[in-house]
Amino acid sequence: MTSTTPASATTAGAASAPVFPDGFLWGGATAANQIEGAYNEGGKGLSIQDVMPQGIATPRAEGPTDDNLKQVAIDFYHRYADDIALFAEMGFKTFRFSIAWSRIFPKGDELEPNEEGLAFYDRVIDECLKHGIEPLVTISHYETPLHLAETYDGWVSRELIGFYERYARVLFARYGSRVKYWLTFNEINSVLHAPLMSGGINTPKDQLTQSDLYQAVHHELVASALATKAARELAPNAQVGCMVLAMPTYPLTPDPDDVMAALTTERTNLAFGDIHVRGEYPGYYLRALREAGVTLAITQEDRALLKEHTVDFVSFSYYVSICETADESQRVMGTGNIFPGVANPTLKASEWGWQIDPVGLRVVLNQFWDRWQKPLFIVENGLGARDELVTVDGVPTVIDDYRIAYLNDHLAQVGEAVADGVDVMGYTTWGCIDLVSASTAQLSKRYGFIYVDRNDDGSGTLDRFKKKSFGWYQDVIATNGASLTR
Ligand code: BGP
Repeated sequence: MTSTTPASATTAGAASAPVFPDGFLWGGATAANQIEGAYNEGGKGLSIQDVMPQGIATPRAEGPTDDNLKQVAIDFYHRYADDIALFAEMGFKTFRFSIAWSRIFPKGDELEPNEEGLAFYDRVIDECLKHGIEPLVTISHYETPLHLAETYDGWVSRELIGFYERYARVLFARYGSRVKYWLTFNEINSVLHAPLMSGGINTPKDQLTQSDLYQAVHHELVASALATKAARELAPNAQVGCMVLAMPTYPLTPDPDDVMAALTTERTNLAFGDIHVRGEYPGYYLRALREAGVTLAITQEDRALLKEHTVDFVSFSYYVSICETADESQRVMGTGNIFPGVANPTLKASEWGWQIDPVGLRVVLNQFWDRWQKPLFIVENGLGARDELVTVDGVPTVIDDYRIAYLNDHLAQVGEAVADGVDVMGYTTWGCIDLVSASTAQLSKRYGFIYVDRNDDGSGTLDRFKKKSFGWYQDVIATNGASLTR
């Protein structure tokens, strides 16, 4: 079956395969702190991840601790060439990675960057380009330099804007001719829920006010606009996107109060796309701030920056949908990505309790496209699962049919959205190679097509093995999605 086969010509009962646009950016996604390791090599400073050995579940540690899997992670810092070669073998068109801010500015507030850190990403970028892979770079992915957290309380401080702008300018000047796609902040809306991880905010969450949190995310929004401005000047061929954590929110029942409650909850996330795309705070957001007693310090210059430097595209992560209800007695919470939501009684969940909803991806794509009319990029989606290494014909592998089914079903819905007329730029699966989980800091929560021999206790050889899904994704890419089933 080819991507152009009409439905009527297919085997009786089978639907035609989804059709993806030419040039669709197939690939995989990672973040520096979850793959690189080498936490104190190459002149790198400490980041907040170096004091988060357990992820977001427990308070930060005093300093680096040996039980932090991210100190070595999967050793991408030393193995990047082999890993990128494996991505190329799968046919990746793009590879999403983040730059560790503390490799470039070890403390975050220096005037001059660390050349050794810059040179490392030169090598990573060149290795991608050698294989015809477009780098997709996240400027800040949950790895604020620790010094900025401890000295300034992270993004609560307006001073972070200037430090981030300097950092972004260094990146555009150095890599702008080689890197076309840039994301300013990973899941910017998560600052409100995971202040240390997402906002580099050292003050414990229970001591922060709503004003602190909204002010911090305001600073990030202004910094994002300044980075977009800098990209236009220094890397005119670059495209800059925002990155939001998407969680479609369904009313738990058809009761109009539930519908309104769902809209209100969903808008707490939609606001960030609205601001990045339209360049101003929406009325519903301002109302929510007023009612929460939050007065933001917004300057005229901030407003002008937001308005003038809007994004080229919207990227997002998608793992779970949630429900909402106005009836407190029905608010049975389930697990979400970073923050929870009311559980959906119709859906099954992963081993980590994340409810699985492929149709939700089509919902989000249509909703975002209708709302913003900007190209959309799915830069995270995938199944975290426990994998069992087995030996087939003398070769270690994982028979991960569950992961193949998950990805197939989500991609089939992306195909539906494309058929709906949504402009989708690409799709990068989260954790294309096994990595350390952001929320739980486990290695046993595996997402990859490539198995990494490392365990939660730190044991393992770090050897890489192809899972069954490796060949499956290779086929999907080679056929531009025509091998998918629906
Ligand atoms: C997103 C983060 C990623 C990633 C992913 C999966 O929120 O942007 O960094 O880790 O979720 O989450 P987890 O690692 O908690 O399974």
